[in-house]
Amino acid sequence: MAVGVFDSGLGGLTVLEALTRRLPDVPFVYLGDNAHAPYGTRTPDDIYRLTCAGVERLWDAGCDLVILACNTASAAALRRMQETWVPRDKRVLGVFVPLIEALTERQWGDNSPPREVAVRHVALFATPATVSSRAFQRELAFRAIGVDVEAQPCGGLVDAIEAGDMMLAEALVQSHVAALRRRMPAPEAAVLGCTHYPLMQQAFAEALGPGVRVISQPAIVADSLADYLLRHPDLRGTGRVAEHLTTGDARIVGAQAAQFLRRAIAFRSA
Ligand code: DGN
Repeated sequence: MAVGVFDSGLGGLTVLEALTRRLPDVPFVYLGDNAHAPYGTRTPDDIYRLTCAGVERLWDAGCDLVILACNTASAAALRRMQETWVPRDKRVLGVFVPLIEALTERQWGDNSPPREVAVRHVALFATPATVSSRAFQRELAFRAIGVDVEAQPCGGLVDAIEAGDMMLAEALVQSHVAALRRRMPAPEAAVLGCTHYPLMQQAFAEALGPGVRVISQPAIVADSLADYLLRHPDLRGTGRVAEHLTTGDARIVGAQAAQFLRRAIAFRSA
């Protein structure tokens, strides 16, 4: 058994890196749905269907626990999957809840009623599909009251990062931050709600300026999974080497991954 990590493409590798750093003895199987990426401009039904197919593929690979590293999939599909589709002997977790628990300083799995928290004005940067799902605001409202969220859809940013065009990516970060600031001049925290944005963390921090806490997901998700596995040791998995699968062309995806993370990663076709 291994722990599955699903993403729409390459972006989830930023989450996988943090997971393997935090949990070096846990075998992970990564599946990137490169054949259908990006998800950020797809419809919710489309994202749901593709995410279910990816998760099923990881169950077939022996992963009873699957993490949706993709924010767009977590936002558009996770609740529906958990409520109507995931069988009792399997688990699918997303990346929003750990983020919101960190933001609201809640312990893992604290289901007490929503309460006032230290932070009042939160900026969310994410793909258009994540923003229009309003999943972040919905999950936050289960845990906190009195928090104003302003969400900025960062059109074009994933494509610029994947193309390695950092000049364009930086210009897009600046213009998305400026657009957000017109609606929320003084956020206290900024959430980077997309797998690709940790690669632009510095640019976001510079554009937002001092005094704004920039919250990046990978390390938070890794800490949360470590905590979860302490409570569910049966799902930890042992005795397998890590694997990287793709629904796309393994050779092309491997080359793109090497450019994306600046180190070689071998992919196998799913
Ligand atoms: N992995 C996606 C996310 O975290 O929202 C970004 C890539 C995409 O499919 N648009």
